[in-house]
Amino acid sequence: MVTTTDTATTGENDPAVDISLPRGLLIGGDLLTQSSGGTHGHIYPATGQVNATIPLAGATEIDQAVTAGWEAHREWMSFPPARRRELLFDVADAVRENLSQFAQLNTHDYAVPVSYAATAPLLEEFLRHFAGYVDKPHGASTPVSGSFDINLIEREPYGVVGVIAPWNGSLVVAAACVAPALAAGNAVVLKPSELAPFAAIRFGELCSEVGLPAGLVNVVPSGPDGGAALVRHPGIRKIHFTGGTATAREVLREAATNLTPVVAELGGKSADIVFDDADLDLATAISAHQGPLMQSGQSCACASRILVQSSVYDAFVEKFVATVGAANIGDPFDPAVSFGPVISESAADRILGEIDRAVSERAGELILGGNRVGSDRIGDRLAQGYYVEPTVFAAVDNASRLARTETFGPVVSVIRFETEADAVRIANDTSYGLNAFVHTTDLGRTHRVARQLEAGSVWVNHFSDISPQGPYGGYKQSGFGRTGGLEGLHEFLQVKNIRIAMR
Ligand code: TXE
Repeated sequence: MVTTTDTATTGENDPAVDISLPRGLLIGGDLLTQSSGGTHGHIYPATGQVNATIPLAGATEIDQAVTAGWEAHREWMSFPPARRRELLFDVADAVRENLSQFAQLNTHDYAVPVSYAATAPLLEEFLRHFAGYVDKPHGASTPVSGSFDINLIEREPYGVVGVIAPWNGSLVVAAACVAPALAAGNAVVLKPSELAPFAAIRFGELCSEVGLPAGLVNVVPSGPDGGAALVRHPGIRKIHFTGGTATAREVLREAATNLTPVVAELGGKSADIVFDDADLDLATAISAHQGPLMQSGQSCACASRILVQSSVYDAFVEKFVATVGAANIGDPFDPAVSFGPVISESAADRILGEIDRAVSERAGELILGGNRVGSDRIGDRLAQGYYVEPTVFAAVDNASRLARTETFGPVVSVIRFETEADAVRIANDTSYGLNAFVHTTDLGRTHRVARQLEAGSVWVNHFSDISPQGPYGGYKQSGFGRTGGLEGLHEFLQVKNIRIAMR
């Protein structure tokens, strides 16, 4: 296996220059540094500087990866279940031995503060969880009326599946999708975004180093063209797509080529409901983290609409603004920093444009932030970085564009409500349905509200802490299908009924 890595050049005296950044296309166990898809100058969002030039997969490399996948799938399925299970545990062990490196690669990928970049433990957890399924029953048998026939219901792998990841969580997608896909018996072609290739490539390298069949996990960084080639490839039997709703429409059109089934994990505009009986300190801490601060609001699970009951509205807003305003903004490699830049110049421009539009449309009252972060706050070295202040609008109208479109940045809307029924109505008045957050100490209210919310995941007095035990996915335009749980495993298995006549 050829591994091509160079020392990062993330800017003068950057504390992270001592780490090598994996780049290339991992296909059939080899890391290719030449490709037909061109190259991409990967920019480190905190400095606006190119930290690596990466080759991108084109249709040629996608085809090579799918071919390698089918060979590897046949080899993988020839292994006894116990060996497949043990190899997945070995991958989990290797991930655990590289947690710090993965955190740093996440930060190199999309400048998430290194103190928040620990998604590799989740990857390890999902690998161990789904490895446990490998040698457990995947099927059943049932009687058929009027005969002694043997009627088997089997669940079989698809063969080779395509997994498309967004830039803001390639290891989370590897956890939620690659782990169950492998446990189900499939080979995987993982396409990370060109904006965040490094951690995904490293994961693919680990899979090879541990001894998984070459080509069982292929990692092919590319942009929309490579993604489209993957979706359209006739050798890909299922697609798991994680990304924006608009892109999902493109993916579904591409998948129509071969009627390839798709799971879509999309965006959200999640309501975060603070009732008058909530623990306000806890509600403030969770809402600040889950809203504008975590990944600078660049999360599908962002609590971007914060609904607060009238009687505690002023007290909550005061606490919330103080907490968000105190965020430590700076160098993502500084462990004390909790808030970093957004992903790109274009994202910063888009977000600031949405802020300006919300102000001009009087969507609400801008009470915190609203600007790019100046060098007076982050220093000259980061002055070219894509930093947008954590931004809070109060008294927002839920009918406004600000409250109805996914901003995907550090911008949240605080919305006042009177009754429990009002809260449920406002929370559900959105085209999305990914997450909802409820802050209350009333058990009856917890159950009443949770069951009325149109969202795939409802978190009560908790932030969005996904786990392999809990199926995660959207209602409405937040997508369909699930990751995690038995539902997440079954997304990578297809059902066959075998009936054997007994004469
Ligand atoms: O998504 P994009 P991004 C969502 C989040 C936001 C978006 C941001 O809500 O809307 O993702 O991530 C590839 N055919 N989630 O900007 O642009 C592209 O190269 C095939 C939800 O990355 O949609 C990238 O690899 N592929 C999620 C991937 O699609 C195409 C959690 C996503 O790109 C393509 C995290 C095409 N035509 C973010 N065009 C959740 N629900 O869990 C682009 N791509």
